[in-house]
Amino acid sequence: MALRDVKICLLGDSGVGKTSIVWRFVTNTFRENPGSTIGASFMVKNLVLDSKTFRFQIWDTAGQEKYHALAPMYFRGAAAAIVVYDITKESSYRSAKEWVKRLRKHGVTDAVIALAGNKCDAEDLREVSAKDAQAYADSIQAIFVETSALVAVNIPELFTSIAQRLPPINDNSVDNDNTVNMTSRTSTKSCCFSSSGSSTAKNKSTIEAILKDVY
Ligand SMILES: Nc1nc2c(ncn2[C@@H]2O[C@H](COP(=O)(O)OP(=O)(O)OP(=O)(O)O)[C@@H](O)[C@H]2O)c(=O)[nH]1
Ligand SMILES: [Mg+2]
Repeated sequence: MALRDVKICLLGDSGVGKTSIVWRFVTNTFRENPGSTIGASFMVKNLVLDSKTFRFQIWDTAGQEKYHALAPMYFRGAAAAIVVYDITKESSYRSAKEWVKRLRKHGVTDAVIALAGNKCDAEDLREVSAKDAQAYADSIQAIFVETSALVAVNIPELFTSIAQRLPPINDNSVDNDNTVNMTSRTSTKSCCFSSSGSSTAKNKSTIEAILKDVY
């Protein structure tokens, strides 16, 4: 099956849920207290879409200010960046916009950008409207999705949307395992507990994650 390596990087304030999103995608689990990321961590996860396997090489960066200077090491050369904010924290949404500017400033202009408003399970505490975020995402030609790592909303859909936006390249043929199969007509679910939408994500047996802390 055709295999494509995709370097992807998650950016955003500390505590918005970057690590939780990655864990939900890779292992389909949620850890109540994953601990703040130090430097960055790396995971790999395959996703099958229309007979193509996308091997996501995921760099989960640390949101704490003291690590910001390291971020370009992880987003440089990335095919995609997921800029995450917390829908219950307006300040994290402002930071997300700063991350987009920083990407541009460092010459990341061709990468697919996805804006992810995480913690959409916490509707009562919402500070950022989906309408505003959607308008902003449209203005920068980014994908927009609200997610919940906690209750598993729109996580595979986020990565599928990115795979669908990647420019075509020549494929190599290899065998694959460690996959999640998605149809090409995947659509995102409305936040937060809706089961509507045409997503047909299927986790294939046990997912083996490759995880190694960089620091
Ligand atoms: N309610 C809710 N809480 C979440 C969600 N995702 C993550 N959290 C919680 O938010 C806190 C921070 O999550 P992390 O995944 O560590 O955040 P991070 O962005 O990786 O933070 P840094 O590593 O410091 O940059 C943890 O207590 C998580 O349990 C979510 O979807 N909903
Ligand atoms: Mg983290």
